[in-house]
Amino acid sequence: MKLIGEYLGGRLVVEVGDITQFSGGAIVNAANSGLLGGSGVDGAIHTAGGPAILAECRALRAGSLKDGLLAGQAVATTAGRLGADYVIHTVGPVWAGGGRGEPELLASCYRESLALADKFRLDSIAFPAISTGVYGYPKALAAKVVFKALSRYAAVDDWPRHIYLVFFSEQDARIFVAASGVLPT
Ligand code: AR6
Repeated sequence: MKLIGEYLGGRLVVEVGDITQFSGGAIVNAANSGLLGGSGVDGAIHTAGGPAILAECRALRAGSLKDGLLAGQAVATTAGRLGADYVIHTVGPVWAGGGRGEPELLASCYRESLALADKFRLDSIAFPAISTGVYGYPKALAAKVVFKALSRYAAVDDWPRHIYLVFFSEQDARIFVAASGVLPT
């Protein structure tokens, strides 16, 4: 992982790298409603974490999540072979121009994932840039929504202690820093 910067008094860390290499409390997966895998970061997490993650997702689909997970929601499973205690799966909104509740749904993904990490008293959580790949959310617009949601959360909740944003490319990390309005601490 390459460090880009630390923000919000050191609580928010922006890095570049492959999120499957993260060690800590939880890795967030940009999943789809079906929870049974996909491309992008979803595929990378299932490949690196092994079949135990998919097995737990299937069990969820057979039980409490028969209709799948809605956009904006989050659910935790084992992290299999990954160096995290949990994978938190969340479903980002598909970008449809911004007038279909996309910002609120994207913010909800981050809030719900953080709330699970809080519930498990995890020290750290790592997020990919949810919805900004296959789901087409413009990266600069996502940056503003995400930073606002994280700042608000961090102001009222002390767990998880460390929130990592892991971008797949340095260019994406720079877009986040420039567009979000985040200031170095
Ligand atoms: N580590 C960190 N970031 C990554 C990695 C990685 N290993 N791989 C990709 N990214 P996407 P979405 C970045 O498409 O837009 C799947 O099929 C990538 O550069 O993974 O929420 C799911 O099953 C991008 O910035 O997620 C869903 O069907 C970001 O992760 C759908 O895609 C998110 O890109 C979800 O689409």
